[in-house]
Amino acid sequence: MNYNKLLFGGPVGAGKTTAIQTLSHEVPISTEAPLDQSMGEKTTTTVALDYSFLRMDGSIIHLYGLPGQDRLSFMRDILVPGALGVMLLLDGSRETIYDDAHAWLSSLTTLDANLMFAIGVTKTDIGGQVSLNELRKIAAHYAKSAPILSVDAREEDSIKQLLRILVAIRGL
Ligand SMILES: Nc1nc2c(ncn2[C@@H]2O[C@H](COP(=O)(O)OP(=O)(O)O)[C@@H](O)[C@H]2O)c(=O)[nH]1
Ligand SMILES: [Mg+2]
Repeated sequence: MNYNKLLFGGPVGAGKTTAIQTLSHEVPISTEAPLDQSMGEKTTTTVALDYSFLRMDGSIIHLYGLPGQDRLSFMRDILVPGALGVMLLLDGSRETIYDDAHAWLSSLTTLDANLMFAIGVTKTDIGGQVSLNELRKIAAHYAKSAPILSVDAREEDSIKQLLRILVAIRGL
């Protein structure tokens, strides 16, 4: 049986840990530590990885959340090989969203040029004017196909839709 490993990437606060909790069938393993400076309601950050799994279409999909901080980027080297693809979550309420997109796509495609992406823009409900078209242009620069949706990491249907798109393109 294939080992279906799916990664969640994106900056601190984009919703990676939340998305994995939302999708999980079991209580996820997480490695949270206090943030030096709290970001609104968010007071902790992932320092090694998140892990959980879900069953979809008779297969198990293992979910791994990458830490958002640059100083922990070595976890990407460890987790990218053999991954099905990456759910790249970008915080739509941050003005740095386009820089975040460049940074993450560049870093991950340097590790695996053929990596598949599904991009979820979170927090569009709390402000920010995100141009999905601009993001599409950035994504096209790095990846052959990277569908982009506006999602809410707290909502199972929303995050599952993004997951299904990636699985439909990539297969299990
Ligand atoms: N308003 C709003 N909050 C969201 C959305 N998605 C995630 N969140 C919240 O944003 C925070 C994200 O934190 P976390 O999942 O730890 O982010 P991580 O650093 O990427 O792992 C949590 O408090 C979520 O409840 C969204 O679409 N809208
Ligand atoms: Mg996290």
